[in-house]
Amino acid sequence: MKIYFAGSIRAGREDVVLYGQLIEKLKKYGPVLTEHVGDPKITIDGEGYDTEGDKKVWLKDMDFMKQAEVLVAEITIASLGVGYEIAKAEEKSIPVLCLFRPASGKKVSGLIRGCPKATTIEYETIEEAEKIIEKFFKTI
Ligand code: 6IA
Repeated sequence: MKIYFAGSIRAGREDVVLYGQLIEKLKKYGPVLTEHVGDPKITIDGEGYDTEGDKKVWLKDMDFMKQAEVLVAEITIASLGVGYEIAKAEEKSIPVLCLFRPASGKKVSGLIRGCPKATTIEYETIEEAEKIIEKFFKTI
């Protein structure tokens, strides 16, 4: 199963190490099309901030989205791009798992947590996330 992993880029890279760990766990279930999301070399403004570059990002990501068979998102850092990707996956009717850490003190958007085609699950440790991912892939 081709997996689309979504995590914050311009909304902040504080969780990038965790994204990398989640991507490693996900690779057990299939190729992760968006491994770059977990790459610490990709920073908020590392490759500049220009409209032409962003058009290429959109084209590439939408091509990955066409290929994707499942979407897993880490949503603790609220990101416009991740919300957009969740909506695209919902439109495609592929399974969507959203992982959220309540200890962050944040709250998930009602539009995401209430979305009938997306499953939002709370966790704190990578070990917990691993179990949630295992269970999720058994159900799809
Ligand atoms: O709104 P955000 O930037 O936080 O959105 C993050 C989400 O959008 C991720 O799940 C990615 O799949 C996608 N995305 C956003 N920016 C990029 C990007 N480079 N490359 C690939 N996917 C992206 C942006 C350039 C970088 C130097 C800031």
